[in-house]
Amino acid sequence: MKTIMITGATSGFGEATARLFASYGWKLILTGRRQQRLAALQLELGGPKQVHICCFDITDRNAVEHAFETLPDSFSNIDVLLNNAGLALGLDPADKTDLDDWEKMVDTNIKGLMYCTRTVLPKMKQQGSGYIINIGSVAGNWPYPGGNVYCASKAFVRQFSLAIRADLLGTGIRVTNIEPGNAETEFSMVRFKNDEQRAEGVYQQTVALTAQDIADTVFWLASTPAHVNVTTMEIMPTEQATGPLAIYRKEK
Ligand code: NDP
Ligand code: 8X3
Repeated sequence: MKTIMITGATSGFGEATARLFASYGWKLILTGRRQQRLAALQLELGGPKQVHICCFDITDRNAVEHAFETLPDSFSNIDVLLNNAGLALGLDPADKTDLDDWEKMVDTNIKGLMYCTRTVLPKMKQQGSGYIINIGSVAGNWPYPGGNVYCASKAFVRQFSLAIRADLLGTGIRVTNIEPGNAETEFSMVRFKNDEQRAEGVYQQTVALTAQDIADTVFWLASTPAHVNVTTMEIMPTEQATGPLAIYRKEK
């Protein structure tokens, strides 16, 4: 029976992925800061034999290391690590943002992902197999106004994915960066700090991706044969595309 570790499993992509993999009999290691949601998922998806939960803040390096060190024996072989926990905070121009928000995005999207990856890799190398699936974003490829540090953090995820793949050549360990576009989850409520109207506006009068779309993608990737490595996958809703480059023109 295979095991997937999903960071940020308490909502959105992570939660949908947990449900899908559970339905195919995978064992799950689920992480996040919201203990009640983790406990409810554990109960729903098969109990402690099938689902191990770890409640910690991914920005806390010691907590990440402790979570890996204290995995029960039956969960210690991780076949897939889904580095999914992440967030955007705010959409203000760079001169007006809250520096604390910038730091939190760096700590979560970059450093948290680094901690989990670095901690799991020696074990995967020992196993001679393993799969790191990172959740980047279209924001890492296509900068937009107000995206500033969020875009930069996802560009890090893309480049980090490509670079560690180079390090891991010959180890049997695979790495993929999934780069989703607009998807309806709690992402916008977090970005706009519980401003419901603003968050809902992101998904109005358009058809966004769903968390299930991303879960299906992760499951497909995990089902590809061991000799295949999908390097990057950018996935947008049909009703999203890139725009033209902006040109500023002075008024006459
Ligand atoms: P959600 O807000 O629904 O889920 C985010 C998850 O990340 C939650 O489970 C949350 O758990 C966890 N998380 C956030 N901060 C921390 C932290 N400090 N420590 C531990 N866990 C944390 O959003 P999505 O499902 O949409 O987001 C998942 C990933 O997808 C993110 O990396 C996001 O940047 C990316 N993404 C999202 C897109 C979208 O449009 N929705 C598009 C492209 C990429 P908890 O709060 O319990 O700690
Ligand atoms: C989330 C998608 O376009 O809001 O990564 O940055 S976007």
